[in-house]
Amino acid sequence: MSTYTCPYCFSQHEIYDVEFRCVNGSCVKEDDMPLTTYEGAPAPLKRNKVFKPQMKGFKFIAKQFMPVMERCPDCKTVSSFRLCPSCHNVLPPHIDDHEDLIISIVGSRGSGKSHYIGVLIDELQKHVIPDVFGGNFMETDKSVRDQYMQKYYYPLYQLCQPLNLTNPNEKQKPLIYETVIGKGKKTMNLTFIFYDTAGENYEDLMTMTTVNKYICQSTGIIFLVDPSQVEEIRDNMAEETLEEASNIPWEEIARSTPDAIIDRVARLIRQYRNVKQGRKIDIPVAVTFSKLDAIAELLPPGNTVSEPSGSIKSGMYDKSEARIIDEEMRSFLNTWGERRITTAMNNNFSNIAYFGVSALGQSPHRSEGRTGARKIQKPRPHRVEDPFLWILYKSGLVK
Ligand SMILES: Nc1nc2c(ncn2[C@@H]2O[C@H](COP(=O)(O)OP(=O)(O)O)[C@@H](O)[C@H]2O)c(=O)[nH]1
Ligand SMILES: [Mg+2]
Ligand SMILES: [Zn+2]
Ligand SMILES: [Zn+2]
Repeated sequence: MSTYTCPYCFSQHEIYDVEFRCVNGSCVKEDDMPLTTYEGAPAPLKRNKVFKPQMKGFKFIAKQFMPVMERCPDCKTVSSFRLCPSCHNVLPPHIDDHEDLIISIVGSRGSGKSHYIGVLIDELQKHVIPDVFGGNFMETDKSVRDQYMQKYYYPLYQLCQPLNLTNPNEKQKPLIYETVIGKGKKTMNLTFIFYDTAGENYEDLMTMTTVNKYICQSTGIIFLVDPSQVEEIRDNMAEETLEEASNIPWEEIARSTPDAIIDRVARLIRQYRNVKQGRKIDIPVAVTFSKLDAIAELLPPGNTVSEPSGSIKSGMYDKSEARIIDEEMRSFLNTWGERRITTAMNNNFSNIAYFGVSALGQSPHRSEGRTGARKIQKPRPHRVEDPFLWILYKSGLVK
């Protein structure tokens, strides 16, 4: 019998085990305790009534499908809002028939995760999915759209302000999108789930186990590394650039270096998936240097990673370009004498590629001297889609 995993609370359920929420605004409201617990709300949240579907007909047949709709026992309105029975969040509409692709964005505090996600989603929606795949990229429901607009789009693209560091205690809901790519009989429906977490959650294995279960189920991991958090690169960066690119004190960086986080993430996945030491984890990991703009001067002239993406230009995924960039980045690291990241990666993972991206294409600057608010110009993203496309390619979803 098939099962599904709730992308919000990670509980696993049999495929038929869902609940529905009444959609009639004037129907009874009730205290929704599962949702209250999930949100960590101080007082019970009042929401429309939740009910279980009636299992009509032969039980063993009914148990093989997820019910599509159900009538509210009170007001008789038909609802197709399917909820997870454990946390009462709305399940992605195609959870029972699309393939779920979890893309985990991992990295220390300040590595650029939130900016990256904010910009990547806009790029996927406006350029990458339409131009490379001729498809569209849609939020699964309005709450995802509201969350994206409020937390990412509005500050970055309209107020032109860098985002605040993510609060480790705030519930980070996943951003879930659906896409249909291809034509005629060859269409493919995919559900993408992105999680943005606070970097503090990677500091010890305990919080990681509870907060970051999703990493273990990922289709691919984008491991973001802020170049200014890598000692060998940092030593070559100008004081001024360093100050603009990173707002994390060096002592904190030194406590949680990229290689230490790679080790912790690998240990977590080994435990969960029962992969013995000595064997490698096969989840594709894109080791992605963020804030490439801040190290533009350190890169030798004529490199491909500094050029605009070939995939978007040609409307097709260019796997040879990914290979060139992988070699370039490995050779930069080698020239700078960086060994710890590459060693930690090689010891743990079998499917690795290196990338360089910039979400903002610029460093935030202070409006008045050193004390003013940090401002940006509208993001000028550079190659943010590369790691994403590579993960799709590695999963056999892109030819
Ligand atoms: N120069 C530059 N700085 C960036 C870029 N993206 C993020 N930053 C800086 O890095 C800081 C931390 O980014 P954030 O996304 O909050 O990191 P998170 O803790 O991993 O979510 C931000 O305040 C920005 O100042 C970029 O593309 N270029
Ligand atoms: Mg963040
Ligand atoms: Zn749930
Ligand atoms: Zn009702």
